[in-house]
Formats: sequence, C-alpha cells, structure tokens
Amino acid sequence: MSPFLDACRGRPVAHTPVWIMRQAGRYLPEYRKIRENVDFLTFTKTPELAAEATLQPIRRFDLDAAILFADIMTPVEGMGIEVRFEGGPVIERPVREVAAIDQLRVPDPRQAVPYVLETIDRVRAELPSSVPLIGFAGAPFTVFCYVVEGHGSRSFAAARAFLNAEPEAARRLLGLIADTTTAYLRAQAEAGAQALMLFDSWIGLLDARDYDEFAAPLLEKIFGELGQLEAPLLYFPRGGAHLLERVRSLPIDVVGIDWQTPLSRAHTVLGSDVTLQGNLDPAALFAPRERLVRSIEHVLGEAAGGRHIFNLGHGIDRATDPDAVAFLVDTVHARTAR
Ligand code: 1CP
Repeated sequence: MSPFLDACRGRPVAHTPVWIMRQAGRYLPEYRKIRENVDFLTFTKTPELAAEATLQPIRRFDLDAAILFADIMTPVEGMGIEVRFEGGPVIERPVREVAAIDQLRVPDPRQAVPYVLETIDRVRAELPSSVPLIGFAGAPFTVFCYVVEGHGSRSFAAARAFLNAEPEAARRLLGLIADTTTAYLRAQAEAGAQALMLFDSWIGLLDARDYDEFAAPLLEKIFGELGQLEAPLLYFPRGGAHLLERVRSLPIDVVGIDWQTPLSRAHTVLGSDVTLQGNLDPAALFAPRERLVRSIEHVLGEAAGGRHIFNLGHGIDRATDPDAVAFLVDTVHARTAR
C-alpha cells in the first residue's frame, strides 16, 4: 500500500501523499555531516553514501516517497562527456561541434553507472513498503542545455544558439541523450525504482514551436518505451505553463507544476486523467507557521477535486529549517485525512 503510487495511478488515497523536490541535501545537517569530507561526484558514486542520503529525509519526516540521490548529469559521463561539480555541474569541454557529437556513445547503464543500480538496491532493502523509491533523470533538452552551455545559466544562450545554428547536429545530440536516458531509466526500474521522473528544469526557455520540433518527439519516445514497465511516469516541465496543452498528449501519469502556475489552471488545461504534483513556493517554508498553513491550504484548495501529490513548485532552498518541512508534511497529512 503506497499512497504515492496510488495517487500516481488515480486510485483513492487515505491522505494526499507528499514528498519534496531535492528533499535530500544541504538543508539537512545530517547530509552536510556525511558530505563534509567527500566531493559531490565521489559521493554519488559511493552507494553506501548515496543510499544514506536518500534515506535521511525518510527517517526524519513522514514522507510518502523517496528519491534516488544522484544528479541529472550522472549518466552523461558514460556518453563520453567529462563533468565536474563546482556547486553545479561544469562540462570540461562543452559539446558544440558535429565532430564532438560523432565521438559520443549511448552507454550500457550496467557498465557506466553500476553504482546507481547498487544504490537503488541498498535503498530498497531499507525502505518501508509504504514508501516507494522514485528513480529520475534529466529530460533531453535540460541535459542538452548543460552539455552545450558548459555550466548553469539563466538563459542558456549558447545552447539555444546552437539549437538554431546547427539544428541537425542538435537533433543528433538530443537523440543520443534521449537514448541514454531511456536505457538509464529502464535500468533504474529493473534495479528496483518504483516510479520514474524526468526533470525538465529549462524546457520553459523553448517556445511552443521549438518544443514541438526538438523536445516533444523525444519525450514521446522515452515515455512511450518506459510505459511498458510497471512504474508510473512523472514529468516536471518547469516554467512550461505555455506548453501544458502539448504536455497533455504525453503518455504520462503525473505532471509536476511549478509554483507560478495555479493548479486549478493546470487542471483545466491538462484534464482529469493525469495527477498534478506541486506546487508550494519553496519560499513559503520561511514563513511563520500561520502563514505557512494558509499557503498549504491554498495549494490544497487549488488541487481540490483532482488527482494530487503535494510537493514544492521547485527544489527546496538550502537555508530551509528542517522543522518547517516536518510541519509541512504533517499538516498536509492532517488536512487531507479521509
Ligand atoms: O554539494 C552538493 O550537495 C551539491 C548540490 C547538489 C545536490 C544535492 C547537486 C548539484 N545535485 C544534487 C542532487 C540532485 N540533483 C538530486 C537528488 C537529491 C534530491 O532531490 O533529494 C536531484 C533530483 C537533482 C536534480 C537536478 N540537478 C536538477 C533538476 C531539478 C532542479 O532543481 O531543477 C538540475 C537542474 C540539476 C543540476 C544541478 N546539480 C547540482 C546543482 C547545484 C544543479 C543546478 C545547477 C544550476 O543550474 O545552477
């Protein structure tokens, strides 16, 4: 019995399930402690540590799902692209030429990321059966943004320039990322991940025409192939309010909604056959309790009458007080108990 998996599938639930994007990480003192002497890359490649980071928020809070501790750039190294982390991901040699794309490959996850599969195995052995494990990857366009730009950015101008200057080469690169992603997520499910989520943090940078040309066919292919597995499929098109009519036609179970988009509006556009996930502003966790309760109630009101998984509208801020997260989780459960 898992309220999270039931909500993904649109089955009745005893309470609205809740988990928090980026729930493992720097806002938790116990994470900072085990990260103290290990760099991020080594940390993600050490199953004992990555499993512990995945489980830490589950031990502390009454969350309804766990999410694998890894990064959206984790599968990229196996393609032949060197990544390091300086706060965020940094690509040693950004991919911007046809010749560089020709050198890339679609790796076998068992060879490229055995540590991820072992982490999943370790986590599943310790999770209670009511708390499923979410496996995840970055969506092709978002991974493309980092691989071409070379680092984080607000506008990803170089990546979007490349898309327009070299559309054929860009499509090849996007296709390689998509095939890597499909194999990576399938391997996660085979290793024990019970739901699969694609983070498309930068898809909102594309207009609808470019979404149709460069993103939609790959998302359809990835989700179409993964749809044969048992795991529900989740998609988070951050900043994609203008794309929701299109997202509606993807073969997915759950759409993550950012906090700028009212859930009632998302529901109107997406219809009743999909579960909405979100969308409290992460900054609301800094409010005094009464104000936080009103914000939680507002989200629940916006979601009323539809399929809903409570979450933030983007990742939790690292300065958040963990006690506010405990309060949030317990409040959602108490207010939605049926
Ligand atoms: O030292 C540290 O702790 C590094 C911070 C960190 C962490 C904890 C990074 C670097 N990645 C992660 C783990 C991570 N990343 C998880 C698992 C933990 C959890 O969610 O509980 C997940 C799901 C991600 C996903 C991720 N990484 C996204 C998509 C979601 C989002 O927030 O938009 C993106 C865009 C990244 C790239 C990335 N990795 C790390 C950072 C700081 C960033 C953002 C870089 C930027 O654009 O500035």
